[in-house]
Amino acid sequence: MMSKKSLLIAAALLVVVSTNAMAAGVNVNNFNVALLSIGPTSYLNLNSTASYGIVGGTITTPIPTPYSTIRTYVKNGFANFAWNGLGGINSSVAAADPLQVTALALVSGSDMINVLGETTFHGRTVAATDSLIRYTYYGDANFDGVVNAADYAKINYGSTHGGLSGWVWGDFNYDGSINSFDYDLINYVDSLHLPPLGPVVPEPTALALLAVGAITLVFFRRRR
Ligand SMILES: [Ca+2]
Ligand SMILES: [Ca+2]
Repeated sequence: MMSKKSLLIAAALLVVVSTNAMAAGVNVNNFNVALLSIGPTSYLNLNSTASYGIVGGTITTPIPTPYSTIRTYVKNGFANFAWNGLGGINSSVAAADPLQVTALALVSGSDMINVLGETTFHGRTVAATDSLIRYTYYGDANFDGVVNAADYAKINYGSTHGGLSGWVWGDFNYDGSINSFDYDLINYVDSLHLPPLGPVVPEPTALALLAVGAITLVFFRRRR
């Protein structure tokens, strides 16, 4: 079992399966994989408040695991607000959150690009077919770690325009609908005036500096 680790294996396969009937899983701070497979009695647990996950990439053979599958995994992990479901992507910190106001948010790569206008996520160029996950508050439709008017704009639009779906349009409880249950969640979090959950999406200048730092880190690691 791993803990507090990063699974930065781009264009790689991550299979999480229990070898017997007992529930078993993997605990990581973040992951970046092309293919993800989680068995029905297993879980992949994102275990910190800075956690994120990336599934996808630009490889075509094999085709990266699709958003629809990752959505099923996140919904399984959500487990009606418990965040410890089997056959899914869990959050032990959301499960332990005393206020029960945090969650794993899932946004498709195409929504990240076309709805949120972001082309990178944690230093990685976003592909339209990606699935992007972060730990944040219920109600944080636009993925920036805070709940405010920008998120209300998304759910207001999503709930009044037919055919829209997903976290980015306000489905915060993964039930496939954007309705009063989701408004209850965003309204409750908004009423608490909670501090931002990092990392907030940085300004372009700051992002460039972060990118330089990341490259330097990789360079030093490779020299050791
Ligand atoms: Ca937000
Ligand atoms: Ca909903």
